[in-house]
Amino acid sequence: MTLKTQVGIIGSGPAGLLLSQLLHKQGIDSVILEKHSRAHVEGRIRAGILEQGTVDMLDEAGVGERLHEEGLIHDGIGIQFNGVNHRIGFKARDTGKTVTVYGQTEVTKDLMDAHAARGQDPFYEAEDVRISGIEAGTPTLKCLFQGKGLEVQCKIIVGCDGYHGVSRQSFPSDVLNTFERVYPFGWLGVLADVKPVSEELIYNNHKNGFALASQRSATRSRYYIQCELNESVEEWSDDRFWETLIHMFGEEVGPKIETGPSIEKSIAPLRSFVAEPMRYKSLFLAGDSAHVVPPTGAKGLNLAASDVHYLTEGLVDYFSTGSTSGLDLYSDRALARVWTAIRFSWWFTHLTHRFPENETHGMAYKLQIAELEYLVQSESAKASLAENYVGLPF
Ligand code: RFL
Ligand code: PHB
Repeated sequence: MTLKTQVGIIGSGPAGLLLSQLLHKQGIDSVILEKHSRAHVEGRIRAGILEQGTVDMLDEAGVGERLHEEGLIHDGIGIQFNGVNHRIGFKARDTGKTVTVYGQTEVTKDLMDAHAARGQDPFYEAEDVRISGIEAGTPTLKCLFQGKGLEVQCKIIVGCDGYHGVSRQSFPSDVLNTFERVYPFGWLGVLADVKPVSEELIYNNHKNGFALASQRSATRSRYYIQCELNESVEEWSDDRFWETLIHMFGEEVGPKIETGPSIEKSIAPLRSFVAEPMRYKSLFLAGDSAHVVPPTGAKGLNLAASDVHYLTEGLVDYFSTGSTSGLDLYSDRALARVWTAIRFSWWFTHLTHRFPENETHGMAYKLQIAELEYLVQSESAKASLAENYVGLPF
């Protein structure tokens, strides 16, 4: 089967789905090819925190209704160290912005429902997606769908296929510059139907490592603890997880943690990664296909949304007037914002995690605590964290 469309999109994560939906609202046609089933994509437990800019875009895409009903608005976070939790508020700090607790799973579901409602489901379980015709000016996607060949002829291709996707690999190697740091630890995450321990998230620097108390709703909690890269979830029974978490949260918070059976348990490695530029001719990258941040700053999904913001502007301009100026600026505009989030996530990860070099309470650990003390005492340091956490302007 051969299809023609304006924009061919690889991947139905938040970047691909949001881009397609916003383009649809502007009368621009797109087709999404997704490697996995809908259930698989929806089932991945990932991000939980949406910046205001991301919420605004979901509204613009017409999928904000449930988010506003069920999402929890937070205007501060807790930073815990030496066993004491300190609050850092957002609103009071001139940002005037908040964040919304609403799972990536829910964002994905709302966007997939919107696609289904307009009768334009992504092609789920599209196998062996390949990109061709970029050099020749005839951008084409090919794949195997339900056992038959599918060809999609496009004007523009956007790779929203995540860190392990095919799009970035399709750039000529001499065009792409990559920057990468793999951290020497991971996050073990548990989702459970228990009441969150605190109204706000708590980022905890404990002498044994980092721990995070997050949530999805008033009755569903998401907790993380720092783990070794070679550990597996099988080594972490629910009992062992809760015991470790309660210990790490100390006397003040620990005893308040409600425990229960885990619904999901997974280990994620942490990395910082950027590929530059985010465009080669008619092939564009958006979201995790071009950059990855450690989850500490809650920026990954939000960066995917900001890429989509800049790209949608460029594409609307291109398809309505023929002007390529927005598309020509896309990579520089997106990357400028990406690097601010890479820096923030890097800084926040370094401030809160146990690195091999600081586990013995040496100089690096002392410096970490000194910086945390400064952070919770200085109004300008708190304002800087708040400004980055709620999201820098587009
Ligand atoms: P995704 O979500 O990885 O989607 C890519 C899609 O492309 C498909 N795909 C392919 N399809 C066709 N052909 C191929 N060859 C393909 N290869 C891949 C995949 O199946 C998939 O459906 O990328 P996208 O859309 O760029 O979205 C990025 C976000 O998912 C990611 O940045 C966030 O989840 C990161 N993240 C967080 N971000 C936040 O903003 N706030 C948070 O609180 C937050 N917490 C997190 C996180 C990520 C985590 N993990 C597991 C890495 C917490 C964790 C634990
Ligand atoms: C989450 O709830 O999954 C979450 C929240 C904040 C983060 C990372 C993950 O910084």
